[in-house]
Amino acid sequence: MNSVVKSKRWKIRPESSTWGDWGENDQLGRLNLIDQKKVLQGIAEVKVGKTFCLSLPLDYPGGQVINKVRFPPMLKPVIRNDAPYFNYLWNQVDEKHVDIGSDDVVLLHTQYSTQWDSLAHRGKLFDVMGDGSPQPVYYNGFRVDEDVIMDSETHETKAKALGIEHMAEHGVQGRGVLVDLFSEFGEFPRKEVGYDDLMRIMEKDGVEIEKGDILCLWTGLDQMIMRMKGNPDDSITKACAVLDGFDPKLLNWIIDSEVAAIASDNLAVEAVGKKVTPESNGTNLPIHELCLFRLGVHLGELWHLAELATWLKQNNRSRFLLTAPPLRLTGAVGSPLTPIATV
Ligand code: UVW
Repeated sequence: MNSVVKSKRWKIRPESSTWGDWGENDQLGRLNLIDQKKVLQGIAEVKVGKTFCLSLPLDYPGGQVINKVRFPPMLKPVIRNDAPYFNYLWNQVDEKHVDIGSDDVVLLHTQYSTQWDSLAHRGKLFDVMGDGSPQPVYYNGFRVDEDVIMDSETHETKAKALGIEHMAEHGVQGRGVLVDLFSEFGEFPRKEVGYDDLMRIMEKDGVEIEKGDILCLWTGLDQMIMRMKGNPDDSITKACAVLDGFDPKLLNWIIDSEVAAIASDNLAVEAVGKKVTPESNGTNLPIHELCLFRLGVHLGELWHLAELATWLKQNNRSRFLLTAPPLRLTGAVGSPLTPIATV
């Protein structure tokens, strides 16, 4: 346990965390590792100028099969002069007009489909002051209710610290490195991938990951989602590889590899619905705890990696330029995005 006092918000930082490494008010975490050199390394991977859209349609997967509380986007018209402004014929105002106008509003669950989790998405009760009284905190010791707030009456929310806009302001452009788990494990049965499996596949495929790279894990779940055309059945909740967050060697590798961020085409990068164990650090989502809370590694979920992965495999490559900013949506704890890979 590191007990160097570096911050007003904490005296003790969690083990293996990066808190304070980039300043006491840092809100970017390991995105700090994506610097100008890393952008140039990403650009150096552009050889043929082909681009891939790495987003699902934002109304996919469809329904609430994989998450009961997140809904597809709902589009409605804006109201103008007490009426919906949609397919509006302007000749109603002046017969000389030939214009037609439409304008919409969206109710958008920020984490329904292709998304980034911000560092305010998951925190933890942790004894940051070392006084035996655990506090509810997020990355770098930012506080529940002081820094990440919800109005008790209106339920309006705002991450005053760690909001997703910091990620957008960084730009999020660098070198992506794809690991193809689908070719190894297919759709069924679901495989929980630990350190040994990951290292074996990376070695077999000649994949090398360096400090500051964005790791993209392709599991094939995106293909199933696309095949189901917005009407998924329960099988997608049990399909395709997930990382085994209960493998301490895998967690150590995430720490030591210094990846800047991790994205996958599955629901949560790691398995969901597990039980807390004595070894799991008080959480049933150990990769979320390590990445979002301790290291400041943003997690991307439900990305659409299939076409990119297929092309990379055909061309014996694993690296590409990745451009993946979220929406600059002030105070949000997650965001949809349209990541673009260029090869
Ligand atoms: C889960 O749905 C468990 O993951 P996340 O909340 O990160 O989307």
